[in-house]
Order: sequence, then structure tokens, then C-alpha cells
Amino acid sequence: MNLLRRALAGAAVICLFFALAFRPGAAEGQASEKIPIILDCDIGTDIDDTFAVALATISPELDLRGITTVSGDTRARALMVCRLLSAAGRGQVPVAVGAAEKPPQALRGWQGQYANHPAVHNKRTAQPIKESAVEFIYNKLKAEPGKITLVAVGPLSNIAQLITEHPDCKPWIKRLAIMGGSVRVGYNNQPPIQAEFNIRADAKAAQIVFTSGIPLTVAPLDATTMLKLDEAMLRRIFSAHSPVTMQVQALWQLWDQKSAPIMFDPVAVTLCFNESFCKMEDLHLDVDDKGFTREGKGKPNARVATAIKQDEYLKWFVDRFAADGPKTLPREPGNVTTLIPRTGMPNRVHVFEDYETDIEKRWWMSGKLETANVPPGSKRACRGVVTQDFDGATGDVKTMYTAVIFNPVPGPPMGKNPRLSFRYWLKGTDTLRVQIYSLSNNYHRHLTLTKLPQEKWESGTVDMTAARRPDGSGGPLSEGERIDDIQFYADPRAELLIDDIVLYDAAPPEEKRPFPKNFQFTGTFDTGAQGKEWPGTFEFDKKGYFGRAAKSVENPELGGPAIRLHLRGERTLGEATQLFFRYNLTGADSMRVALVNSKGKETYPVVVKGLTKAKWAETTVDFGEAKLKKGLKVDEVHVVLPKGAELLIDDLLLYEPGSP
Ligand SMILES: [Ca+2]
Ligand SMILES: [Ca+2]
Ligand SMILES: [Ca+2]
Repeated sequence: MNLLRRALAGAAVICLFFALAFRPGAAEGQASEKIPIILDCDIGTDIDDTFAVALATISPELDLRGITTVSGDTRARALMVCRLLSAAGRGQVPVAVGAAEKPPQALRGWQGQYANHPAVHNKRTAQPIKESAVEFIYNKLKAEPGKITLVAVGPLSNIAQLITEHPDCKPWIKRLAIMGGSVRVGYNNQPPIQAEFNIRADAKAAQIVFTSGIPLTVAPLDATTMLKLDEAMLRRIFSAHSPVTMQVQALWQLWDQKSAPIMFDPVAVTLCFNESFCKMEDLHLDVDDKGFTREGKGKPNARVATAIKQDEYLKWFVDRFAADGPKTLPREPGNVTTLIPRTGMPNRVHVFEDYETDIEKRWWMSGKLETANVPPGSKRACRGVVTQDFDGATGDVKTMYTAVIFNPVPGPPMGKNPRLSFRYWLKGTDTLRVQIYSLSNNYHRHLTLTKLPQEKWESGTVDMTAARRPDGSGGPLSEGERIDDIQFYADPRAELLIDDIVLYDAAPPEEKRPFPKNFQFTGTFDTGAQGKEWPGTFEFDKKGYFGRAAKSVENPELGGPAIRLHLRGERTLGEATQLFFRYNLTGADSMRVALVNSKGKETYPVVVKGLTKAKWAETTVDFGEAKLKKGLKVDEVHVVLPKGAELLIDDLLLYEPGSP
């Protein structure tokens, strides 16, 4: 049986040899048949994996048979690959999740956001296959022994697991191309005093691979460490605006590092079909326990790129991306409307985001933190990054937009007069599309603002009832309709910054109080779970002023019936602080309202007297007398009642009042 198999394998090799030898025009590096590869990567850490995946996707010399992920968070990494491939029209390429959550390595910068997109969640993109990375590679090799080249551009954990669990597959691997190690040169062209990352991250795995006898092609630091993409090169790559280059641009923006990206990994992909940029030497490489790769004595075990024609390679690399197509830029958005004046104190604030804290960071769906270019009075804002339209049904998902998207979980219901206020900074366009998702109706509506000023911070308010679906249908946003993602889109070539998003129900005509200067917390209680979205000690009650309200419970710790509302994190107070809320109080006409820093055990109480009994009323508590210092951080509101009293609270708003 064994003999027979060996004989058959031998026959296959001979057939392959003849097939190659007698194909007219077949020469090294110019094979007319595509080279089948499976790429194992740790996309999401450094940015060069993204370029390697993209290069494998656009290179006509390669037949990309699958992508696997390694190095912790392997599922998130696989989802990133799925989104990239789907956008590139290559969603049929299988993506398998690495079983090994080792070596653990966190996603860098904001790249996790790339997998946190409705196209991924709603399965409009391809999804990872059920087979694990190792089983997927094994089955592919088994189906076509001797045909497939593996390319490993992350730690070698998956490959080591493959050949340990399935030693029979070793002879089926045509070649294993690795980005890893350093022979004579280390990082930044310095002597190799530090072991190269991929090998060091799982040195044991590397030892297994380097002693396996599998034909290896190695791209160490010697041939990769100086391959920096400068700004002009990046600009040229991104100017293609092809489906692939826009994905690369998105991930590069989310990677969010100041340094120039270094193209380590793409060299391993390139070596599968073109060695002409590199000096190749057959060497014997040993891996020590610390992950150093050293030239040893003995039979060569690796074909090693010990140098590269740096300028020539980078030119070829950039040219290849710059020539990618088709160019896919957005068309002019419709439903043009104008800004409206912002009126007084909102009737109700559904949600706000000023980007000053990380408390609601998990709700940032597109955009990254900006601390340099911020509006007056603000320390942090949000810089738009390129992403596809969240409207996958009627939006143009072939292209991308520079976008800031905030998803106020868990989708509050609107009032009669929904308004959106925000601050914005634009460069490279005067047009901004504002879009909102209706959870109730399961569609997006948008409106477009044109002729906006550029390169300065401006404030804007829009009437969200003016928003429509792209085809004009959908009607106005109506009372009680639950909304979700708040979205700002600009041209993908433009810069967009957003700050101070406030979605609110407009002030009634008789309102005299000004619009607040800043918001610290809004408590509408309408959707979401107690404890999770609404931490604290209270109950929900359906008979709120609008939707649900918070209801007092016996709280011996606070000395009576009370509502202890946790603010989900520490909120920094401004010059002055007020707390507005609507209430329905029975059994008392007074209450003690306190702002609290629970860690520091600091309590700032104010006693409120002469309150309305047994019907809905409203009050504004001024904390002027509590002598709060500017910059004080609070994380709880306590409302404590006399014995036997009961209270409902709704539409609570902690804010710094505006100037009249
Ligand atoms: Ca890598
Ligand atoms: Ca801010
Ligand atoms: Ca409510």
C-alpha cells in the first residue's frame, strides 16, 4: 500500500516534470500557469500583512487558494480577511481561523473596527469556513499533493501544528515561503541584536519548521527591513481607488502608526513567483530557543533572500497597486438640504458623543481618535476613516467613503422633532452626507449638506425628519421609531473630523433655557438592559414620561428609598453643573440629589424641596451650592427619598449649561 502510494506519487512527479519541461515558453519566474498558494497571516497586528494579502489578491501570477490566520484573536483576523476579499470580489476564497490562540498578540491600533462592520455582522461579506486553519491546509494539500505553496507571514504556530499533527503532509508541500528571521542583518539594517518577531514569537514552532525537511524559501530582515513605503508611495497606491486599494487604505488608517509601513511580508508573497529582486543563497539556518536564526554548518535547509534591490522592488510594488482597477469613486449624494438653527434646551437628549472619554468607545463604528485637530473647548474628536456605506441594501457598496459612524447602543426611540447637532471639519470636499439607520424599519435614510466651509471647525444642526432613503422614499423619521447608527460620510479623498454629536428632540417653542454647553450623561432608560447599559440600583418602570423610567427601590446603604444611577464611567464636570429630570413622586415633596465619585467616596448633595406630588413634573437641580470644582470626575447620581416615598425619574440630563 505504502509502496504503491509512493510509486504513484513518483509517477505524478515525473508527469509534472514533463508537463513543465515541454510547455513552450515555460521558464523560471514566467510560468504561464498560476501558482497555487495558501497564505497564513497575522493581519491586524502590523500593517504589512494587509499589503501581503492584497498583493496575493491582485497578482496575476498567483492562484490564491485560501487564507488562514494565526497569533491570537484569529477569528477577528479572519473576519478582516473576509471583508477585504469580499470587497475585492474574491469572497469565494476560503478563509480559515487558526486554532492556535498562540502566541497571543492584540490587534494594533483601531484595526479591530474593520471587522466590526454591518456587512460582516449581517453576513453580506464571506464568512470564515468551519474547518480550522490546520485541517483546511491539510485537506488542500492532500487533494493536490506537491502542488501548493504555503506562504507564512506570521508566527509559524499553524504550520508547526500542521506538520506535527499530520507529518504525512510534509512531502505534499511544494514549498514553504516564510517571512521571518534575520541572518546577517537585523531591524533597521543594524546588526541582528534582536531576534526577528515572527520567529521569536513562537521559536519552538520555528524550530519544528526549520528542521522539517520541507523546501523553504525565506525572506528574513536582510531583504525586508528597509522596504519603507514613504508618503508619496502610499499616496500613489491609494490613488488607484480600486476596491482592493481602498481596503488597504482603510486598514492603514486604522493601523494608526506614525511610522512608515515596512513591507516585510509582501516579499515572501513575491518570492513565490519572482526572485529577481533578491540575492538568493542556499543556507543552513538553525533556530535557537530565543528565536535567533543563525547560519549553521550542514546541508542547506533554506533558500534565503539575503539582499534585495530595494528601490527596484518598491517601484515594482507600488506600480502594481497603482495600476489596480477599476477606479470606484462615489457619485454625488442626493436629498440635498440645508442646516437649520439650533434652538434652546432640548426636550430630550437621546444620545450624545463628545469623544472626551473612552466610555462609549465600543460604539465607535468608524473613525479613530483625534487629539491634534480639535474644536475650541474640546480635547478629543473623531477622525473619519474610509469605510463602505453601512447601507448595504440601497447604498453604493462598490466604493468607500471617509466616514465617522457612532452607534448608540441600544437604539433609542425618537420624539416628534428629531434633530442632530454636531461639529465638523472638512478638507477636500464641501459636501457631507448625514445618514441614520432605522431599527424599526430596517432601512437607512440620509440627507446631504453642500457648500460647507472647509478647513475650519463649524457647528451644524439638521432636521432629521428631512432625511429620506436614497430613492426618496421612506417618509420622515417618526415618533417612537427606534434608530441606530448615526453616520457622516464624505468623499474618500477628503478629510472629515466630527465632534459633539447630539441627537435630541427639539425644544418646544416656549423654551427659554439655552442649549447646553456640554453634556455629561443622558438617562432616557427606554431601551437596553438594567445593569448592562444602565448600571445602578433601581428598577425599570414602563409608565415613564416617555417610554420607560427609572424607579426607586429600598436602599438601606443610602438610608431610604433611592435611585442609584451609575454613569457607566467617570464624567468630567465643567464650570457649572446642572441636572435636569422629569419625575413622578409620591409620599414626599422633597428629595436629596447627589453627584458622587464612588472611588473617592466623595458625595456632593443638594436637597430639593417643594416638589410636585403624584404627577409628572420636571426640575433642574443646580449644583452651584455644592461647590463642585471644574474638572471634578463623578460616576454616580444618587436620589434619596424620605421613608415610604416612591419615585419615577425620566429624561435625566447632566450637563454644563450654555450661555443665554
Ligand atoms: Ca505578519
Ligand atoms: Ca470632543
Ligand atoms: Ca424614558
